[in-house]
Amino acid sequence: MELFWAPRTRSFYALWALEETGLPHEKIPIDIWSGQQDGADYRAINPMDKVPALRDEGVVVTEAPAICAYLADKAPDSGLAPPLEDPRRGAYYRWLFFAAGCIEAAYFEKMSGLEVDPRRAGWGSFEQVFETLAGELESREWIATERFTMADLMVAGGLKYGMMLGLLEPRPVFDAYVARCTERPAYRRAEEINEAALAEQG
Ligand SMILES: N[C@@H](CCC(=O)N[C@@H](CS)C(=O)NCC(=O)O)C(=O)O
Repeated sequence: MELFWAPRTRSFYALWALEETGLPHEKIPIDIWSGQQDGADYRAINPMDKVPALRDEGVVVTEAPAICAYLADKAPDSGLAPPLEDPRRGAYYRWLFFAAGCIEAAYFEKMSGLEVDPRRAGWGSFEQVFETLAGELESREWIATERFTMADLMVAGGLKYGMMLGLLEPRPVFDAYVARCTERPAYRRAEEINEAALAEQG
């Protein structure tokens, strides 16, 4: 299995997911600052010219939440996804896709200063997205089930990104949830890998 990645990018989700599963893999750095992602070799892997991408015996998966879901299913004993027939799979899918479809778009709305009609925008509005998440997390330790899953990895990773960029107002419920997720050893290992790659880049 190969991960095509660049440090301090959305590749971090995939890096963290690989550390959670412990699946053996090779990391292939893509220098997105020099435009390596635009070359024919990488474009054959991801015509979107974006990292991360995962290649597993010829199977290519792009899009961070899809990579997370794929990896969780590749490591069923990790408990990072409810089993296929488990009714909790519904909530798991719901929040995994919420991260991709709503959190990402809400940040774009905020960063671009867009005025959106919440009835037309698929994510509603920035406020709706984060009020919804805060409401869910008030009563639960983890977003989808009674344990950490890949949905938490994507949601907490998304919240952490918004906090780092100052897009989110401080909220104790988000702080506590993100702390719970990021104190996991797999998160710490992924962060070390990220930092080491950045240091190497100079
Ligand atoms: N929807 C993609 C987004 C990936 C993405 O935006 N990657 C950025 C880095 S954070 C990238 O590769 N940018 C290089 C480019 O667009 O040329 C995902 O979830 O994986």
